[in-house]
Amino acid sequence: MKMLLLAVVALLFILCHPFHAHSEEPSVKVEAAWVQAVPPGAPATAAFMKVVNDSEQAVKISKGSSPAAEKVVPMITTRTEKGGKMVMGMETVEFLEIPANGSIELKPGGDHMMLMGLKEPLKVGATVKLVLEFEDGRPSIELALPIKKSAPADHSDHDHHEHHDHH
Ligand SMILES: [Cu+2]
Repeated sequence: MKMLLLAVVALLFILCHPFHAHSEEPSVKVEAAWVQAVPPGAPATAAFMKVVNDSEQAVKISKGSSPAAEKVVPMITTRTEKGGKMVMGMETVEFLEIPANGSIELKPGGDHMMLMGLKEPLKVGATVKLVLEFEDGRPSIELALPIKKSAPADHSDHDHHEHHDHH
């Protein structure tokens, strides 16, 4: 009886193992993540990264958290025309969606995770812990993001942070 039980357990293990190995592979991966350095006293900054979704379903980043900030929220950059001028601003969104078998790039002048209410100055060369949480309740992703100077881009850093002074 004991031998039979062992055999059954062994068989189950063999049958289940490849399945488990596959399902435990995280289907969402974060690449090239970084946080924008800001001067002391700045109220907020943004985290940028590429998020790859290898699953058959769209995945939504619903929120984040970091010991360095009071809250971390998903945001999009908006461009609106005011009196013939393009004005860049930001809006909080409920989630950032990564399409099935696709990816999104969070970058200056585009989507980002906003770290609001910074508790300490973010110095170039240090790292910031950031946790990403998903709407479907899949395990959160914990990251240690290097702090870098703002990436050279078409993006106006000044507008970016001024927007958040009014929060
Ligand atoms: Cu923002």
